[in-house]
Amino acid sequence: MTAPALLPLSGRRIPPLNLGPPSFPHHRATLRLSEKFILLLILSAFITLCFGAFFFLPDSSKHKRFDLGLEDVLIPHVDAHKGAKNPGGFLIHGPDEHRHREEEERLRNKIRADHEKALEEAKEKLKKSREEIRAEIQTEKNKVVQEMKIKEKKPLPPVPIPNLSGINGGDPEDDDIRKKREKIKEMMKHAWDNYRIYGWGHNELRPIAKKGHSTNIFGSSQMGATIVDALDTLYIMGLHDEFRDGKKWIEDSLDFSVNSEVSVFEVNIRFIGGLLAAYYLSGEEIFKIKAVQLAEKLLPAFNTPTGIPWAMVNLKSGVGRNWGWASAGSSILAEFGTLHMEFVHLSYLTGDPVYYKKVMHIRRLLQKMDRPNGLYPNYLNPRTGRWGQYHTSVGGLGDSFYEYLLKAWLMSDKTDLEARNMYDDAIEAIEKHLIKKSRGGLTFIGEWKNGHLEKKMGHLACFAGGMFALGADGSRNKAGHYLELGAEIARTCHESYDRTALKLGPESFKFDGAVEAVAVRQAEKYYILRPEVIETYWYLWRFTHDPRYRQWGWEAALAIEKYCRVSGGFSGVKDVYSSTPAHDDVQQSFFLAETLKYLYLLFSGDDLLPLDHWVFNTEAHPLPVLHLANTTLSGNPAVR
Ligand code: DMJ
Repeated sequence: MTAPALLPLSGRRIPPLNLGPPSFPHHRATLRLSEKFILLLILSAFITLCFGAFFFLPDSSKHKRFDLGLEDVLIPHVDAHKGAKNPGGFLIHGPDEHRHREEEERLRNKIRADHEKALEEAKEKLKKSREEIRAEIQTEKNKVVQEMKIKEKKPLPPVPIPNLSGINGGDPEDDDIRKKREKIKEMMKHAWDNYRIYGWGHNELRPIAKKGHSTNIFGSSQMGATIVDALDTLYIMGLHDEFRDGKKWIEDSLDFSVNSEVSVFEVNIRFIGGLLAAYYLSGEEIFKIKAVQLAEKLLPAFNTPTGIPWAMVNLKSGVGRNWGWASAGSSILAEFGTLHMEFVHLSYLTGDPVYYKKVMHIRRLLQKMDRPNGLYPNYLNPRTGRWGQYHTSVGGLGDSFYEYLLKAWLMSDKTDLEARNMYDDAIEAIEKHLIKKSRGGLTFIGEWKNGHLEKKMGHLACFAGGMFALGADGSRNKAGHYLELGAEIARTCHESYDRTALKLGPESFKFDGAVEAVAVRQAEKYYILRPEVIETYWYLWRFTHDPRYRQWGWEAALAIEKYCRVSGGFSGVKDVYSSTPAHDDVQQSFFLAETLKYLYLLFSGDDLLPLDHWVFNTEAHPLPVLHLANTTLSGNPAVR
């Protein structure tokens, strides 16, 4: 047996020194002696080294300690009269001395600035609630996880190409219809050109003041909402120069790393929906890249105890919160329930299931909940997972949740039967409790508030005519019924336009005694260039080819041209019952995304964006049907 070799001192384990065989005591003693000697030698070398370091290390090594902010304690004292110390601690004179002083001064200033910054940050932190701080920490954690994931990511296999037929065309054979379509295109050009001149880069336009405009849904930044929202309309109208300008702005100036609190829903339907549609139509990668960048910024909104997202999120900090006006701190059904289409496409294009999982989680949670009378209330608390106030509507606060159940099914090539079932159940409950016929024979959709039906229908609810028609095929053996219901809603909404001075519909209208399809309160008489009624005309036109829908659509187009057009674009009006209405001076981005697009499609052939290949998101951005039956949600980049 050989004696164990001496291990180097750097070895983590000091071996027992008496491992030698007991039969060789002398050998053992020699071993102990030589080891002790070496240990002593190394120890003394180490002490010498430490002393050397202490005395001879240059002062600059001490400067590093300044970053701790302990300025007074650690800055070496400098006596200006006696000359400065050089890094080695010797006195220096002349230009070197001057340079050295400057250096010291620079360091001192830096320390001061660091100090103040740290103090400011600490003060800011103290102002925040525990939840905000927690959310910030969570966001930071997510960022790290996300970065790690990106590093780990291997190239993904390409996704199958969705069917992209019907991107161009739709030229009407009829001369009159072609002229009408040209007129709508001219209106689009007027809206775009003026935004281009007076509002470029701002979210929206003030067409009378001729300057940019924004609201809190877009946060405090200029994110060019009108550009993103208008892109696909420009594309299908063949306005290629305008489309190119928009693309260039998006490439050069659209930045999501901004300290700005935005609406998750609005950003999803207008920006992500708009960018995805522009990507599918044009094939330009930049739109997909921007859509994904933005979607990543929305993800922190889902960091709630239930996974139901906050209504708003700060794009920089990731801190989320809900609207102050929403019942008991609730999130809104039409907001968290209107993410599915875009999020499924994001997972499809990136191969990252995170988006898909988020929206499926929302669906699972909703499925488990009790529904009063089978109805979905508009408010859900994201902390407790409990419903807020029992208020159900197919107009504002509820609308697009139902729309997205139907469209999830359509977009999945009709394979997502779960979504279809949820839609059918919801619509049956709505028909039972909310849909009524007025004395004058108009079918309307009221609002359910704590067990009471309010006989009031919003302009927003008029989209449901198109939804019922779109969902007729595939319903529980009631296709004819739903097509008819869609047509009845279209008629009611047309009446709400026809009974005004301007032939434009009010924001909401009543069915009360003698009053039918008319706004009563002054605050409900405005028209802000909304699309829902024209949207319904278009769907009904596609399914029935009844010429009345083109006629009604044209009436609306003429009224918009006459009363909303101004030299700087198009503006909403404050009172549709007054023949000399005041303007609200806002050109909404959805006017370009939806109202003008639906009008253009109404006067186009059915081969432009056929409904068996395209599904329109709630902001009228067309997304292709995904044939997911044989596909897992992975794959990147999309192969065209
Ligand atoms: C649009 O932004 C969308 O259609 C949304 O779903 C609700 N309505 C506005 C326009 O009125």
